Amino acid sequence: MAAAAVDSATTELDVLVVGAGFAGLYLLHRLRKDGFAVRAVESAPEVGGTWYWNRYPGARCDVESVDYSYSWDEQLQQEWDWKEKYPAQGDILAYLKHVADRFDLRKDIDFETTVTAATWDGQSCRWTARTSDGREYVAQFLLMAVGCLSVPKEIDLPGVDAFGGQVLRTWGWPEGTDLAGRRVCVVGTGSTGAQVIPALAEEVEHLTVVQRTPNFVIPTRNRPLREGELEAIKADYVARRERNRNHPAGVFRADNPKNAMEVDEAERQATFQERWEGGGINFLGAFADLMFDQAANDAICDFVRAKIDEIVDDPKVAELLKPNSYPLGAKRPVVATDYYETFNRPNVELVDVRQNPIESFTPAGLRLADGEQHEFDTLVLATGFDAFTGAFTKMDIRGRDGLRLRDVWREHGPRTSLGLASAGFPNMLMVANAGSPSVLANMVTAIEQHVDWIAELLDYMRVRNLRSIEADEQAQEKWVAHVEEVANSTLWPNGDSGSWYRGANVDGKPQIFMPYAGGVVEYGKALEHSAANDYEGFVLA
Ligand code: FAD
Ligand code: N01
Repeated sequence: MAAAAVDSATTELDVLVVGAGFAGLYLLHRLRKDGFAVRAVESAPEVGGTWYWNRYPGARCDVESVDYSYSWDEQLQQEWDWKEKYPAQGDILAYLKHVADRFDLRKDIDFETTVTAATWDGQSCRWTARTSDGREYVAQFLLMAVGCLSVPKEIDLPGVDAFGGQVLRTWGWPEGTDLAGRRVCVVGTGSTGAQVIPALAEEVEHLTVVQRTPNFVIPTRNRPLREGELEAIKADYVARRERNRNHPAGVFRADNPKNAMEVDEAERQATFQERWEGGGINFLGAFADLMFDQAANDAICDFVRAKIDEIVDDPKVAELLKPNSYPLGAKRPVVATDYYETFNRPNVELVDVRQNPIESFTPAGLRLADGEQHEFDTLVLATGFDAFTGAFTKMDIRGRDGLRLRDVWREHGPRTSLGLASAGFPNMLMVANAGSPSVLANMVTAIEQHVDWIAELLDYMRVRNLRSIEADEQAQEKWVAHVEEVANSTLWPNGDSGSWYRGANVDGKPQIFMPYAGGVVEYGKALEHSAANDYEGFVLA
């Protein structure tokens, strides 16, 4: 079915997809193939989502390239040649541009088009979405492929407007920025900070790193793919993808089945050392109980703290770089190259603002509470995201009886049935966001799992002439409680991590654990159970 233009400013569709990152592109492809009139809108002038917006120096993925890619087309996975073990931002963007061209997706995407509002009409069972450029899209389904980490957190630095130099955000980093010879200050030492800091340190004259909470940073150990390696992976690709789908993290990892506290100290240290040398997020697979047993977690934390002492020359700097207030893993694990080593460079200075907070920015830099001043020409903000809900609450979404999603979610947090739909907002489905494994898994696996389930649901509804689907309120309350309960059975919510997993990085945001910590396998069972029972957890009409 083709999209129909009602008048020049209104487009009638079966499905409107918001976003053209990994999720939006696959939705568009799959639903178009299934015969729906579908169109996507995207704020950016290009496809790619995360990988379009985050072009800062050092940006890279920490899932292996061969796994952080679509599995739904055998030809595609055979023809695309990844260069490195972990792909750089530019390589992922090139891949997604290739996907858009190869499957002719661009003709059905309106770029530089931002949905600002959407209203549900219960009579016609359709959404009307309005965009920043005054267009309207009327569609039965509104599919939110808006990303978990697509809206940067509001700047909350005291007196930042007083700063007279250049201010850059890592999100939306201007292409071609040259900071050679400049004095730069980076605020933020999360995953983004840990990537941009070593990259900038090589380029700039002087780098001031403002750290509030230190992170556990695991070495990436990236490398070019070896001769024959890619060919061997491609020969086994179908089975490899299946292994990925059958691991809770959405990517196969040779996890050690042993518990850390059941082996002796020598074996424990040797295992940590082996994983540390191997690099990457596999470090967390060193023992089975790392996210469940405080003593096990303490052991891995001690190991990393000892590594910091080993790597960092200045013992005072090493001390400041050591996290002490939360379990390793409670914040999203940070994987980066030469992070701790960077603090041995003569042009890099660490400023700890936990004990001595920023009092104010000044025209030439910043001043700390004790009067200490730091001067720089460029301020780089790696301060994170209004995660999960940010992209939703930015829009004025009005559901059944005029219910405003912004009001409900700002008060109670994102409440969903199975992370797919929220009561009061019929036919609005979310992809790989709050209430589903999303960021606790290889997100491409999580996205494919969601898109396939949604495509089957839409087909089921079409065949039976059903016009709407909505989260069942009771099922929703049960699911939200279950998500919280699963998180509480782990160490994820522990400590003073300020983690965006539970909204703690944004002032005033309700704190509930947002991603589903049960993993893609358990989650897949819940999805299957729902579909097999006429979409239990949802009301179809
Ligand atoms: P996104 O890629 O965020 O795309 C959403 C799109 O929706 C955006 O382009 C946005 O412009 C658009 N949009 C939002 N609101 C609107 C609106 N109102 N109107 C129009 N368009 C809108 N995940 C991993 O699994 N492994 C990693 O190593 C990893 N690294 C990451 C590194 C960075 C720097 C960041 C920020 C995230 C990383 N992630 C990683 C998470 C990453 O976001 C996902 O893996 C994945 O790219 C998400 O795809 P998506 O399509 O769901 O969302
Ligand atoms: O954001 P963050 P991010 N004053 O929220 C600091 C993915 N990702 O963009 O912890 C001073 O983690 C804040 O300090 P504190 C990944 O999922 C993946 O780095 O609040 N400091 C923190 O240090 C990741 O988790 C990759 O005390 C302030 C930092 O800013 C997610 O994106 C790469 C401050 C924000 O860290 C988000 O990562 C990049 C203030 N007012 C991103 N406000 C991979 O490699 C904030 N901070 C996989």
